[in-house]
Amino acid sequence: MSADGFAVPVSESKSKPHGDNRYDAIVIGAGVAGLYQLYRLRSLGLRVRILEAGSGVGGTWYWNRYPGARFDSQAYIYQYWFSETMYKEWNASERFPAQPETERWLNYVTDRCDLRKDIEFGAKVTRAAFNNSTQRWDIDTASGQRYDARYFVTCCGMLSAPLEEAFPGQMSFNGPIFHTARWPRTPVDFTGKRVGIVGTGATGIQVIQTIAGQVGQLKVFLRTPQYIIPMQNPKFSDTDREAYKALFPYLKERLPNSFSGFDFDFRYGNFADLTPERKKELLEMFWNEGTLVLWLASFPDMFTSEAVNEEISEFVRQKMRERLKDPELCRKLIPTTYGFGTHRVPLESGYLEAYHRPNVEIVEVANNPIASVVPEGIRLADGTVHEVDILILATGFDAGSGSLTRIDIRGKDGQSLKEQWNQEIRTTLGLAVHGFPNLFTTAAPLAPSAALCNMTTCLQQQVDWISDCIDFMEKKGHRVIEATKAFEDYWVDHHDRIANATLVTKTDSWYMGSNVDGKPRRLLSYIGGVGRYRRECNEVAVNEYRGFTLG
Ligand code: NA7
Repeated sequence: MSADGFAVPVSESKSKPHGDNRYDAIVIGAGVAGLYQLYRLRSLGLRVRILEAGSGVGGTWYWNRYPGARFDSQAYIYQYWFSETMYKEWNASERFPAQPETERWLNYVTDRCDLRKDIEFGAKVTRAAFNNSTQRWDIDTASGQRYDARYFVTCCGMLSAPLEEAFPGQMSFNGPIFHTARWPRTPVDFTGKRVGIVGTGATGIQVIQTIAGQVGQLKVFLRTPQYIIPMQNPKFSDTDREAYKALFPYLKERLPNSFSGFDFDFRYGNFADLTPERKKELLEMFWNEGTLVLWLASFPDMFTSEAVNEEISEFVRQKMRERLKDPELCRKLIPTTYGFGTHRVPLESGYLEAYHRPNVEIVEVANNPIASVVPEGIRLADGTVHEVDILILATGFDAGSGSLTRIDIRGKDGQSLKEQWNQEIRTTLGLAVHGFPNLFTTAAPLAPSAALCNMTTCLQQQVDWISDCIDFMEKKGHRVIEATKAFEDYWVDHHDRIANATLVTKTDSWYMGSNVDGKPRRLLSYIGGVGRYRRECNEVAVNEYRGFTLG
């Protein structure tokens, strides 16, 4: 018998014979959230099916197989907490493993829990409609299959609707165009090639630092430079692994109560209250740690005070100057128009040094934007054409809402989620939407899982909340649950009040939806903290789903 009381953590599958598409619950997506959701709902004795568009499990870690893809959460944090056995069986190779290892880990979890038999691969959901008379969901896939379920749980991921059609004329390009989130399984040979890349977010940075030494020539079409933090990524020895495995009970308890789902928290008070010596000492300490701690858990007033934010931004700029050396590179690559941490701060390894290579060139496109793709390459607004053989789009995602608005989701009386969210993006706790009974959402807007969180921490908390709610309904004989308008109004208002007190809402980025033309502006991620969000969710549950109507 293992430490947590079972040798193999298998929940019972109630798979139905082929062709019978009536389920208790349909889950979209076989990523971090979907796999755990299947496991939990099966444990409740429900008949569950995951519909997954891809041909394998992993979600983000299935789709994002671009060169250099790796996460910015430590391997021993980016974990499941429902099985100590599995936590201890898996051996991370380094602090921040790359995509192939993470994809292997999610396959290991899938097989260890015997989840695969309840996953339909190649099943892209195109439409889902709540049936007023049966009070169940009809769910359609692109291949024409129809499923019927009482509960409809979306585990589509926060960043899974890629902005692939970035420029007019893409179809005319002579070479291949790769969006980073649709990277082919077979390696791309860059040898001797002229490669263009658009995008210098967390993804573009990983690609650039990885392929700069492989390509013939690299043109980086740069619109907005990024603050960075250098990643410290030591390999793990057996002793290191033993040490982190011993932390399982501590981390399981600690992470869901932290500010951002990591094993670090604001511990030094406000920056403004410190002496200059102490400021310097702590900033250096955070910087040298080589994790996201400087951003997500250094000083709370960095998010609210422009003066504090500017001081910390200047600290980071100076660090970047020291590495870039060349004044022209400093001008191009060091941000000045927004503050550190007001959008995603990527970890990097040798990103800035890539620009010292003679084969890497920056093409500034802030004032001379990309007009179109032409057969030879990229044409800018002034008519200049930059010839390339391969074009990489690291142009990001329609985050949070895009994965759901790309499905035709219809709630009560046929109301369209897409039409509503085209006007205003609203949810109840990021877990439900008024007017859409028995729809449960993970990684959706207005929850920390929409960005400001170590994703495994937040997604498990959401899956647990959803599973407990469904368990409650089943035990009490309820058939339908729906968030009230009043409670949703409260949540949206609470979310906005916290968000609007921060500097994050003043910076344009995918966090605000401003990277997608016409998307209504609102901070997608709840910024009140993971622990606080969890308490709000628990309050609702212990009060028998206060704020929801049950029928
Ligand atoms: P991001 O962070 O949204 O970055 C997209 C990048 O693409 C960013 O540098 C954009 O510049 C750039 N972009 C997008 N459209 C254009 C056009 N038309 N012209 C020039 N440049 C453009 O996406 P990522 O995939 O890097 O990261 C998403 C998340 O994945 C990340 O935050 C992590 O959580 C994991 P802009 O900044 O808009 O000027």
